Amino acid sequence: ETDPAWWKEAIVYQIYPHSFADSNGDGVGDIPGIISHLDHLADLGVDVVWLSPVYPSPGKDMGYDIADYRGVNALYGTMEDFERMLREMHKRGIKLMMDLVVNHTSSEHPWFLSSRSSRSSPKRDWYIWRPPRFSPQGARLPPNNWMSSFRGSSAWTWDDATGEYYLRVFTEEQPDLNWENEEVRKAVYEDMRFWLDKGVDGLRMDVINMISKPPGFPDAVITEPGRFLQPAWSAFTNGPRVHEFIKEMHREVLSKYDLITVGETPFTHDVDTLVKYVLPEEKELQMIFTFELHDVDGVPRIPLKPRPFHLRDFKSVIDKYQTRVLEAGGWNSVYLENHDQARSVSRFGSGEEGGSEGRERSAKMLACCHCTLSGTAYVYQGEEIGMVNMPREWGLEEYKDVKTRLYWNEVLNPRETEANPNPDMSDILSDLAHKARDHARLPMQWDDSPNAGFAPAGATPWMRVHEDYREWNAKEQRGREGSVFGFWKRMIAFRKMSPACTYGHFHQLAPDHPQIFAYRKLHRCQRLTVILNFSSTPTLWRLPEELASAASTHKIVMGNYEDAVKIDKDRWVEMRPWEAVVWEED
Ligand code: TEU
Repeated sequence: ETDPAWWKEAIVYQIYPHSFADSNGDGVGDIPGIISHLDHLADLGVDVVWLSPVYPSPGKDMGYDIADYRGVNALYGTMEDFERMLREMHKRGIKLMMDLVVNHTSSEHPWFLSSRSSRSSPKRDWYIWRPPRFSPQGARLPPNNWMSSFRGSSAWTWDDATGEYYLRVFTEEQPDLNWENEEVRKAVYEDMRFWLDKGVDGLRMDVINMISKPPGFPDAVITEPGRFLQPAWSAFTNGPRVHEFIKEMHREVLSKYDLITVGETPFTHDVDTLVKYVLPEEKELQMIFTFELHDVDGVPRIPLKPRPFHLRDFKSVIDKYQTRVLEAGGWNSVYLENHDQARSVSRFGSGEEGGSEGRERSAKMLACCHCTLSGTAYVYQGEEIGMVNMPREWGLEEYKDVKTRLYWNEVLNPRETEANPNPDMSDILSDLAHKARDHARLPMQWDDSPNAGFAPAGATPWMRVHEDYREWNAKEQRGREGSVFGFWKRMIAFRKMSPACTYGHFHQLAPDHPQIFAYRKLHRCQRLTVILNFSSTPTLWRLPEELASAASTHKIVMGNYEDAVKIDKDRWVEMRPWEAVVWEED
């Protein structure tokens, strides 16, 4: 049994600053905007805020390209604003977790400016520089066949001035730091202490499983025959020294503070591989984010390509983390959304098709699922009010994300010919409508005033506001107990009172059922049974024999319908559309 800890029981709320609240009317969210909405978070029951990057950045990847690890982006405010925000959070008992993005910097970071200035720069070796290869015909080729993780180009960029390639696994403007160099590691640790000494309470570590690259930079295995560039996730994740580096970081920095830490680790789905990051005795991280759930409705190697959602896949991913990771002694992060993923109601719930009723019901059903799983729970801004993807009809011009643009161009370029200068791209637009990262980045819907209360009237929000804001907004929902927000609030309160939610042993009841997700959560003397209908159709589901006496011994403790679920004498439970119920055994 796992030891209790504050960071295990915490409800973490992710703020994506660009889209949260704009106080000064420039169309971009900012720190004073965050401060003005802290009561909303306190009301919801949030314990920790994970703040996506607020550092100075040219914004090529929305702040995940950092030009100064110790500053605050002027778009968001000043260091004084930041410190005030931290005080205001602490006053409300909310801790702050910052985003640590140190696999790469911005190409505008002074370290990189120096590194690229000449081969003899003292910072040359702070990044990863390699000479070109040449084809038999004498054409210059990058050092290996790695494709950028955003696809559409090599992971290497040629630098004419110094005659070498540098590695940049994401965009050209995000050169990878060379973690083999001890000076780099020391500099990163210094920058981490800068924030932790200010009183920051935790760190979310961007693609932390990519900081160690394989020596010799071998070619990636060919998975897309007929072309030079190959997807290379497995080549640049979980490298040979990654655990050594994270242990060092723990020894030098993390161990000196009482923190919450979570590592982002794409392409790390194998239990033995992933638990190494999170076993307490390894002294590395408390938990990680993997993207297995992201891929249940996507094609892993082509991240913006959707595939149909099947509940069975969803259940088996959840089952694996709920059972095997915990049995192995690890700890989970539980999340359904973040700033890189489409909205959960659109992916797993009714979406817009279900009308207001289906949307509200399914958002609550997902909240019930979310809040009854073991691990630390992460809620993404807007999830608590059931925000959905942007409408299908919106065109490419509403998508701003660099990853979206690169994917689009990768498909467009070969289609665009002299004979066909305007190829049909509707299939790709439909991919985007399902899977683009942009959906999560629409402005937060605070109220029914112009710009949804995200920005003052007259301002032009940096992304288009969803038209449904008059009906779907935080203000309306806070005033109505039966709202999605009201349900989230109750669900969070229930989770906090019910250790079986956070710590319980998970036991699935009907793994093969195509519509019902049912499980028990057992912790000491608390026994919960959770039944969720992941469909818009009424579904009869028969309780297993072991729960034969349930109808008489269980009481309904949570549910998303006013009246109790029906169960007959033969143990058939009549689950209404998107129904969620939690029973507790007396
Ligand atoms: O994301 C890592 C990453 O690879 C994601 O883009 C992943 O592919 C995505 O979840 C699936 O669509 C992190 C940040 O969260 C992301 O915003 C950054 O763009 C990226 O690192 C580079 O810093």
